[in-house]
Amino acid sequence: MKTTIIIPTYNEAENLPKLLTALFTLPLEDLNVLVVDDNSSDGTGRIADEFMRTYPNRVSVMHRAGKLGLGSAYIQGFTELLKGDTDIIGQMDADFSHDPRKVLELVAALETCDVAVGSRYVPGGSLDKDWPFWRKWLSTFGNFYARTILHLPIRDTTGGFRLWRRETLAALPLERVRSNGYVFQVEMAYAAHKLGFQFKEVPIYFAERRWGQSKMSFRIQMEAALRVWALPHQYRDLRPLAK
Ligand SMILES: Nc1nc2c(ncn2[C@@H]2O[C@H](COP(=O)(O)OP(=O)(O)OP(=O)(O)O)[C@@H](O)[C@H]2O)c(=O)[nH]1
Ligand SMILES: [Mg+2]
Repeated sequence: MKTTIIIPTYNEAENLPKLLTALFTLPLEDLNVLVVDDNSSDGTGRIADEFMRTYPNRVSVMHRAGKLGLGSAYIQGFTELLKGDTDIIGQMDADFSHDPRKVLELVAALETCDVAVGSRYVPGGSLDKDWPFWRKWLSTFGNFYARTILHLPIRDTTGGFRLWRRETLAALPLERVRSNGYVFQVEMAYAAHKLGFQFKEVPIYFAERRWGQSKMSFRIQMEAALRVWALPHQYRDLRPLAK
């Protein structure tokens, strides 16, 4: 099985080398990464290129002109990987909020589902204990909001630590995905759910970023609150695929 994890980066120069090193020491056969960098001003793109020279078969890099958003970074990454031969396509933040070792459990979970989701809101999962109250509340409420309005079968709808079977992603209408901030994760889950794909949640501890600047903004939160209401109409034609 070939696994490729997409890591979108915007100013993650301190995190990226540590993360790639951690991923490549995992006892997992044929693990690869695709870094999608949005012309980070701190040199993240150059660091990714250096890793690509060191590990030419395992690291690839996509350079984009500027900060075009998380959602579009993943869509471009998915589209590129679907042209290749990878069996499992992953998504993961660069800032160590997602523990690289959990990739092993997600790969194992994917044996019995179509999408394996790292989840903060199932028993055993948790949020950074040092997160300010408002941020915990916002995340908990945001998840409840999206899950309830859209009748999603997962507890963690906004998390960005997921592994997809290649066939699952190939069946999704990626060209129709419009969300760009973290509501992108909700949109992907919703489209997959409407097509009848099965999810499995693996409990994770979500750690606050240790290095670098937070990119969470009011604009991204507003996009999320409004987009959720648009999704049922946008995907009204999707039906479970016959298996
Ligand atoms: N390519 C690309 N990557 C992005 C963009 N925005 C965020 N990212 C990356 O997406 C991942 C998640 O973004 P974060 O900034 O960690 O979002 P967050 O976890 O909600 O908030 P903080 O950790 O507080 O910043 C990180 O690896 C970021 O570097 C973007 O516009 N383009
Ligand atoms: Mg983060």
